[in-house]
Amino acid sequence: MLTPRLPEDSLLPFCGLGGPCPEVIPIIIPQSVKDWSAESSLRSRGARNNVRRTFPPSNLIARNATLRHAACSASIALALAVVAFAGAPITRANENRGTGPAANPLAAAKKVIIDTDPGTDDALAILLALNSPELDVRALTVVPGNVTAQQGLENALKLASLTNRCDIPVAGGAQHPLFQKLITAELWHGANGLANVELPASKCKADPRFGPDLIIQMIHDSPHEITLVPVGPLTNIALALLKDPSIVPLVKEVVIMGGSISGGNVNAAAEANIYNDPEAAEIVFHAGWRLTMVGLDVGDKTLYDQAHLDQLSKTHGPENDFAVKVLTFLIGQEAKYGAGGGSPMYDPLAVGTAIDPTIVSKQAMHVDVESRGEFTRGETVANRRNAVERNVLHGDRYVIEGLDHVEPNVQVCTGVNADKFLQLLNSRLAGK
Ligand SMILES: [Ca+2]
Repeated sequence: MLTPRLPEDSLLPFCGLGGPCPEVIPIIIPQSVKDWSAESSLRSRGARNNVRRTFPPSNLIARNATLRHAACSASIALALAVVAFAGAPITRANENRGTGPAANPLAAAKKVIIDTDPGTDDALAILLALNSPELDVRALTVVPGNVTAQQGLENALKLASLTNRCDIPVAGGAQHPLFQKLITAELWHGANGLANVELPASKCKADPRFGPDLIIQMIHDSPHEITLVPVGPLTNIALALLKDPSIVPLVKEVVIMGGSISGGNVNAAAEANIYNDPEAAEIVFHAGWRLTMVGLDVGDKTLYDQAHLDQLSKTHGPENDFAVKVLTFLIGQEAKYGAGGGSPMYDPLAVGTAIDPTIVSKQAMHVDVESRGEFTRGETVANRRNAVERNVLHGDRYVIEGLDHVEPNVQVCTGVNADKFLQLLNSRLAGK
């Protein structure tokens, strides 16, 4: 039965775990969580924006900070209140890993948890990860995005089964984005999310734990060793952060597929994973951990084309043949709806970056997530100069009196060796 744990009740218009989703961001803060909200937001998000106030802040900055702080507090308070209602108790139960790579010599392999909304390119990313000795995949947690939460969990289980990796926990998580309706992407991924390819029924069973709880537990069980690789909307990761902010310094790194500093793919401004849950992204981007953003800036350069497909079609195996079908579908959809020239390997590139960081080049930037703009909701707004002008009110006008430094919070991938990555992808899929 593919039924992730759901809340029994929700008194708030928060819908990340089920229930009807509002059209707009709610701003009502229940009195019972107001005090906590103020304290927690100051504690856990005090570094947010990190404007060095070596000078008295201007009236403008102070006013904006107050408004944004109130908005963020509202979001976090609502989310945490419902998590408190709904979240499963965090236990330190033994991991349900059975046998598998834990028993093989992967001591040096990077421990990763892939949070995924599978999804065609998610499927390829998972196959890449599971066929790469550099990685030790500890869990797949499923988030709604490309497909519904239930379809995503079913797909993830089928992929675990296809690769004979029922030892890997596969857990469901959130049911919706934190504060908006889910937007699914069957147009790009097929009716079942897997290019309409029907995989056999899964031999694997869903892990009963709630995905964010599983993430929290595994981070505590392997402090400073887990790399999170979210390749869907950031709902589950945000829920984990809200429930247990102490995981932040215990995570080795977060490598996300999402965002863009050069225009969007769902509209002019926003990339799909961020657009599907901007509030969650804002929480994740400002958590204070080491975060690498593998966005459209590099993903759009990794075009899997007919020549790559011809190469992969020469070899065979269950995974190889499934990948060929998926990639055939993706190349076709891209020719039909996209710019042509091949299909961008967004999610696989995030996994590729975890495998071999030299595939990409990065630049440290301060990145905020726009959550209110009429045309820009979901945009990742990068400050390339890591500074903002300080405007001070003088009579009826503001005067720029200097610059305030803003700390980089994201390593933004700005360059990629696409050929190297695409050959890595093909080589890992071949013959499997
Ligand atoms: Ca995805």
